[in-house]
Parts: sequence; structure tokens; C-alpha cells
Amino acid sequence: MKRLFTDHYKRNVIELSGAWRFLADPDATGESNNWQKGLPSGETVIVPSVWNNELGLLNYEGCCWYERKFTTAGGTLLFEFESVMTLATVWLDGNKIGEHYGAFTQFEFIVNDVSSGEHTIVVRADNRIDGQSFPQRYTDWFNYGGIARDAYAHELRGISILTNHITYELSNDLKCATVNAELELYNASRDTVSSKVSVKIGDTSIYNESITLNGYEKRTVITPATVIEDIALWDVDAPNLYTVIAATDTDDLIDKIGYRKIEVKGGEILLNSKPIELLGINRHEEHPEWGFAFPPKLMKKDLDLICDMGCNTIRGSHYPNSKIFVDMLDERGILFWSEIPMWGCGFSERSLQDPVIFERGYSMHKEMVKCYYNHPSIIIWGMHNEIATYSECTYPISKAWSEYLRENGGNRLITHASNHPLLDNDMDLDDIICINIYHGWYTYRGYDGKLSDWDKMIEEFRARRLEKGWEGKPVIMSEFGAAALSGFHSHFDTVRWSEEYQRDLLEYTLELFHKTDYIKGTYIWQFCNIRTSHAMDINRVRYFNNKGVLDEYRNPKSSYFKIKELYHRYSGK
Ligand code: ADA
Repeated sequence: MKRLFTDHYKRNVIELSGAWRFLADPDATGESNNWQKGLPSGETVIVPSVWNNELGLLNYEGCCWYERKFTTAGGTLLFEFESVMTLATVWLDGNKIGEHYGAFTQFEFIVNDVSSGEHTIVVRADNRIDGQSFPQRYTDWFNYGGIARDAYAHELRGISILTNHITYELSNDLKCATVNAELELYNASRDTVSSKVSVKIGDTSIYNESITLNGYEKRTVITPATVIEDIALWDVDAPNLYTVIAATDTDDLIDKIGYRKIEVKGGEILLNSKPIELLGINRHEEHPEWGFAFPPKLMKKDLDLICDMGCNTIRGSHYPNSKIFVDMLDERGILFWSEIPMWGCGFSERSLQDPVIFERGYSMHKEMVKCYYNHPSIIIWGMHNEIATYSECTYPISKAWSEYLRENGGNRLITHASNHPLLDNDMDLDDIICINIYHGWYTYRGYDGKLSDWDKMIEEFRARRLEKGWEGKPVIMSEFGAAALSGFHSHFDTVRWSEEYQRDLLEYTLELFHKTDYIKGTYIWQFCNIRTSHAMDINRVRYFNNKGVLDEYRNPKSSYFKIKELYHRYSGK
């Protein structure tokens, strides 16, 4: 996995990024023509990448095939894919080894008894959208296709460590942590194997035992609780991290954790027992040249800009971001909201009742928790965005998912982003209430289409909170904003699409939210312009969502400097 640090010293990991042979399959006949055994032709592409940025393939939606060779010492191989858009089927030497649905969560397949020498791996990526796709056709981002993040083949030897989740409880004074590790072990051998298994956090050893596993046995081990004294907390101003080393005789897995506590009390969000105002922005991990195959160098640049604006948090709208980006957030003390790509307006009430949609979303939540569990920066799990939470059909979904996340997701706040706050039933299930509204840009029934609609809405929602008994739940304005075309200026503050209109709308809303007693955070829509789907033809000039405070090449619009002034003033930094 691509990390900011080395995650294996003992294990040999073969990089599968780089040159692959590539062939589009518009009729989806590749499998019946045995392409899984080898492509009949093809051109060289560089993985990770999305095919839409290749000449002639901008709007291609369908299957594409990838093939490459690699050499291994053999034995058990764990194939790891960080992101394939959207349905991935993988063959090794012509034999199918697995299939995975979902563009933004990583997956693995284990294959035993691989011979030493050269092998061929073939991947079919299929980004076609149908009635059960997740997300659906109508989304406000582009439906890219391809192997969009890195891929690896891990050579597993003897007792190997598949995952290591660190769970901890902090003492009331936040000085001690009671810690345990949950290790998923796998014996990558046909024979019974014994090995020492150890876990160390910083300088403290929390586990050191012998374990025996039968051939190819998988076992979960939960280590007994260990109390660690005098911990240095992870916080926005002091993002202290501890290295966690889990090791067996033949394998290891290195990760980082940070000790912090996030909770909600009396309508406040408390980070390490202190109230915090979330000063945030929504960000897509997207660029016109790379699409969703976003290079780490640019992630750092985006983060530099976001920090320069004075943000202390980012919403990873609308899907799990690259792991290495979340590493950067851990290192820099930026709080993160991670969610799955359930972009509501696209899901009809009928599709919300489809068990396939439910299961797809559920497994995306499970994969998100599995992959990102240890990151201290993630303080919010987002269940979904703008689904029909005014109708009764969504409650069972939100109930099941919130229960899963509460039980398995570590110390995080649970929420969903709602665009009908006065009718929403599922807010009962949330720790924080998150509202997406665009007064001053879109027109809503019962409002005048003016900026002053905000003042009305804030008072209406105050009444709704009281009526529903939600006073204990902090409210976050999770989306608001306006589009602006870079370089388009106007003397008149009513001229839409101008940089001035966007800047003034953001100033008005930010100032209003900051002084409203029950609002505890803001996520501006959005960091930069993004390419969007052709299904979104209204209001999407150039087929871009132009609500970025920077353009798609990261050049600032006027609002960038206004946000910088306001966010720095609010945080006093
Ligand atoms: C929604 C949605 C965003 C974006 C935004 C907009 O609230 O969640 O993804 O589409 O509206 O720009 O209209």
C-alpha cells in the first residue's frame, strides 16, 4: 500500500504500478474471446491512471482490459488493489482469482501455491452504470474508469499479518491509554506453523506470545489490554504519532496511530475534552489531467493550500480518499470526514429499497473501516449524502449502517449530510447534524432565492432542533457556496458566476454561521472546480462544477483570500 512510511521490512512486496498493456472492449466480449489468457493486442498505459484522459476515451463507459507480467519467488501471494473503477475482475495466468465491486475502496485476493518465475496478471475494469450501480448515473462528478490507485503483489511467508487495528480507551485526564490490538493472522503455508507474534507501540511492547496455526488457517487475535502511561496526545496543534510494529518470525506490518478523543457534549464538539469549531472545506480527489488517479505530489500541494486558508478539517466528498492522503492529514493534524459514494439525488426511493444497493453500501462501509481504522485524523464517518431522508425508506438503511459504524468504527462521530433539514427523520441517529443548503445560489420552495433566506432558515432549524430534542447535537453546515468563473468580475454584487458574487456569498454565510450559537462548524463547497458528469447538464458550465474557491488547476479565485482572512480570524491563528 502506498504510505508516507515503510509499512513492511520483512515482507517482499512487488509493485504492480507502471506499464500495463491496455485494450478497450466496447462490446464486452473479451472474456468470451479468452482475453483473460492474454490480450490479442493493446497499447501501453501507465498505472495508476484513468482511461478517460487518454485521447479518444474521454466519454468511454464500458470494459477495459489490462495485462502485465511480473516475477515472483512463488508461494502465497496477496494481490492488493487500492482502487479499480468500478467492477474489477482479476485473473492470474488465465485463472480467475476474484471480483470486487466499488470504485473507492481497496480489496485483496490471496492465492496459494503460486510457482516461482514469471506470471501474467489480467484485470478487467468495468465502469458501466445500471440501475444497481453505486453511485447511480446522476452524480456531480465524472464517472472515470480504470486502475486508479496503486496495486501490489505481496509475497506472504509463514504466519503473516493481514491487518492490525489498535483500539484504546483514554483515562479521564487523557494521560493514560488502555490499549489492545486486533490482529488478523494468516498462515501462508500448507503446513502447521508456530511463530512468535509481537506488537509494539512506540517503545512499549503490548504483546509477545507464541501462536500455532494450521495450514492456510486465518485467525483473529485480540491482545489483552495494556495500560500505557504518559501518552502524548494527537491534536490539531500537536499531531503526535506513535509507530506500531506488529511482527511474526517471517512477516511484519508497520502503521501509525495517534491518541485522541472526539465526543459531543451539550451541543459542542470536543477534541481531547476541548471545544473545537470545525473550519472546513469539501474536497474531491480529482484533477482534469489525472482524474481520480491523483498523484501524491499534488495531494501535498492541495493540503498546503488548504492549510494556508486556515482550515482545520476536510470533508472527503464523496468517497474514501487515498490512504497516503490520510497519512498526510495524520501528520499535519488536519481532521477528516470520510464517507462512501452514496450521492443521494441519484438514488430513487425505489433503488433505496433494493437489497443489492443496501449490501453494496454496507460492504463499502466495512471496507472503509477496515482500511482506515487506525487514522487519528478521521473523526467523522459519513453514511451518505443527500438521500431521501424525508421519506421513511431511508431510516432502516441509516439505522443499520450507523449501528455498524458505532460498534466497529472506533472513536468517531457518525453523521449523514442532509439537504432537507426541516423534514429529515434520520438525524435522530446522528452524533452531529450536517446540513447541505445553497441559499443565494439555488432556489428552494418557500424561500425568495435571496441571501437573506439563510437567516430565515437558521431560525426555522432552531425551532426544529427544539421540537425534536436535538439540542445536544452540534450542527455543521456541511455544504454551501456558489459557482464562479475565474477571471469573470463585476461591479454589481448581484451578478452570478462572478468572483465577487461567490466571495460575498461565502463571507455572508461564514459570518452568519460563525455567530450562530448552535452551529459548530462549516465545510465550504468546494476546494476547487471539478469535472462533472454529463448527466448534470444544468448549471454545469464547461461540464465542470465551478463552485471551487480555486479553479481546477489550483489557481485561487477572490474567495480564497476572503476565506483565509475569516478562518484565521475565527481560529485566532
Ligand atoms: C450537493 C452535492 C455536491 C454538489 C453540490 C452542488 O449538495 O452534495 O456534491 O453537487 O450539491 O454543487 O450543487
